[in-house]
Amino acid sequence: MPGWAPEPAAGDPAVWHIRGRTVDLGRPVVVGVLNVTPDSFSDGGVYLEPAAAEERALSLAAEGADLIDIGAESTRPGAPAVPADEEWDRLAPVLERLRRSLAVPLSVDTTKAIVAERALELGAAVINDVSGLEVEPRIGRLAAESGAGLVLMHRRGDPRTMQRDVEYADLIAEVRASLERSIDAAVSAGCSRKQLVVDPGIGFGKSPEGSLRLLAEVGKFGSLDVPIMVGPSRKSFIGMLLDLPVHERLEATIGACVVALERGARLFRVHDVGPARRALDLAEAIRRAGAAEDAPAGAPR
Ligand code: HH2
Repeated sequence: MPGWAPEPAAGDPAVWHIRGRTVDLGRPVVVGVLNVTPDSFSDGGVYLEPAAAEERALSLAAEGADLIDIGAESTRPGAPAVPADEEWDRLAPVLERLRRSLAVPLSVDTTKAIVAERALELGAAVINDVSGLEVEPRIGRLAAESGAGLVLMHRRGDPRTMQRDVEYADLIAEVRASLERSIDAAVSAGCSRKQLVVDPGIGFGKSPEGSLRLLAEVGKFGSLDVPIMVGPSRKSFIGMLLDLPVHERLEATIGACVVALERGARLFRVHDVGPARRALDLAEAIRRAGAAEDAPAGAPR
């Protein structure tokens, strides 16, 4: 089977360690996106008010999210940089509310160590660093000290520059080598591999064809030996390929997630949690039915 595969049920259970809690990797992990920004590419301005953000988080949890990833700085191409204080002012009231009302663990999507540090103080269980520790390596130490989960994503450049150069001599090899450097940096900072997840960064310094290839060949990152996340949700490669506006990309997002699951991805960062949950659970059941059929006679089913 290509890609990262959960350990067999008889052995150590396949889990992602996130600060004293574990996320079961035995089934697809659905990560709900919540952006508390004025300018995110698909939900900018909608959840800027803390009450609206809280309501959205609770509904993502009710739809079956295993984790909710909150971002307070857009990473869309061309997005302006947000100062740390402003990013924190957007996040803090939402984290304060959710720590009381939400049972599902929270991830914070940031590249700033000071924001990660404060978010951990308010109970965040995961840091999602879209720079893979390139911008502020101190995030690695913060994850090590707190035991938080750490998502290491690949991107080239930053939101201002990332779509200027989307050509690679060997896309898969370059992304893989960069993710390996991020893993090494996290481990050198004291993280256990069981805290880590990698993400090839769909749309981050990638052409539409590049994003398709990363999804098609996501299994090639399996040898990094940490679970793989993908985030194709509503992204522009779908819009360009199918000529669809941002709010008509649901079915294509689901299709991309299902193919990526089949090829070895285990975690799926999506805006539309309920549909993704149902599609991925069914796809996983089909995958397992096939695996059971292929198993040698007498093997447990
Ligand atoms: N994509 C976005 C943001 N963070 N993190 C990971 N690990 N993987 C991704 O693919 C990823 C990410 C962009 O999506 P969104 O948060 O909806 O938009 P914006 O950055 O405009 O807020």
